[in-house]
Amino acid sequence: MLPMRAAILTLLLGAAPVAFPSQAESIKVTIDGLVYAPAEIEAKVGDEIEWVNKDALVHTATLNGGAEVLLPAKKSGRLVLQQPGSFDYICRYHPNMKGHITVRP
Ligand SMILES: [Cu+2]
Repeated sequence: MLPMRAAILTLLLGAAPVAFPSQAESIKVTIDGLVYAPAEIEAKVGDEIEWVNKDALVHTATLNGGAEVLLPAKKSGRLVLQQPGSFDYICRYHPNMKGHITVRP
């Protein structure tokens, strides 16, 4: 029954990314009507944030830590979080747009 065992092992390995909660995640933030939604997110180092811009305007996600993601009209952009911390971000063109990311180690 060796082939059967091999099949079960393959299944378990295949399921591993779901089984480990520490696996990096992708977190989606939608921009619609000059608002980041959700405005507050929590993530961990290695996670990726994807901003989806539904507006007909160009936006950015400009972090107080220095990173900036350009978000053309009707497009999306991504950022992989490299360091822990608490980051406010705004849109360079519409500074009243505000978001916040808490990044855990
Ligand atoms: Cu903007």
